[in-house]
Amino acid sequence: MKRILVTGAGGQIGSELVPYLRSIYGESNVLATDVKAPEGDLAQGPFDLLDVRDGRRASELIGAFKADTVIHMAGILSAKGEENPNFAWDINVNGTVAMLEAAREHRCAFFFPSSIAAFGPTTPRVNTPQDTIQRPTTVYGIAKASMEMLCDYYHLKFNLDTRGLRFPGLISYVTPPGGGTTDYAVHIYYDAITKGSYTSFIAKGTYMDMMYMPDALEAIVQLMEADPSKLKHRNAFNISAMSFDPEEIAQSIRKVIPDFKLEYDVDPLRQSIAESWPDSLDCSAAREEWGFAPKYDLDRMTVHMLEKLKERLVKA
Ligand code: VAH
Repeated sequence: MKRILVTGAGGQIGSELVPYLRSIYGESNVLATDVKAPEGDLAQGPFDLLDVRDGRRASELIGAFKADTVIHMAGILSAKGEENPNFAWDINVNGTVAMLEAAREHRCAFFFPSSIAAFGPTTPRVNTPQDTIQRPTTVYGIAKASMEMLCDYYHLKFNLDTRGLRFPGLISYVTPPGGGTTDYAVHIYYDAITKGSYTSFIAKGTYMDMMYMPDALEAIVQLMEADPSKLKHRNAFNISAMSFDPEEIAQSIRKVIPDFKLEYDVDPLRQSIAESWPDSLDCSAAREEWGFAPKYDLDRMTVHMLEKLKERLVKA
């Protein structure tokens, strides 16, 4: 990768990915795009407005910036998608098709963020294989599974260098997520600092794959820089760093905040989505084909998250 266009730059991943990429490739070599004007760090470097459904505009921006890589992060998350399936399909599918076409026109490498949501209730739940049945039951997951196949098609048919990751729930302290099912694992840290307690919308005993954001950012660059001759898979690799339920993340928080209290007020929609996803992924393909090796486990993430949030949320 030398010159990178990022879509959805203001989102939960994009807002940390852009500064991370700029620290590696140089600020002027990373063009951030989103549907609304940038805030904070994003405003420091190159930025342009882009609705990912506008393929002509995307092609213009790629050409003018001389991008050799498109990292396509724009999308509507799972729970929000169920509230407005047609809009979620429009952004997550038509937006990805438009960006893929623009990347093909300019022979750019293309990164697609898939998700554990690309699996469904008939997928083996524990140690979910890299290659297995995918019958997702959310519009978000159906879009992710479809776009995984379309990205593979663009590689097979047009020899486009498409690569993707099936992200687990991602946890970060920079930009709160919006509309995801795994968001409880972010909000719990904010409430642990501000309230000393949290009411979970996901039930006790509901396991989902998770990962700390620094490991996700490193995985994107590692995959995109990997030797293509070593890739037996492309779209998209299972990756995960940990699998836990609300009780286990609460226990980890109590190692730092002993009196932390966890209660439950289960949201039927997000609980049903969580129950349709695997409990834990088999990440051996990612390890063998491009050296995936996350650095954060639950307790290390908890200590870092609480430290960073305390700095930001607790007035001195
Ligand atoms: C969501 N955070 O909850 C996203 C992600 C695996 C979950 O795709 O929708």
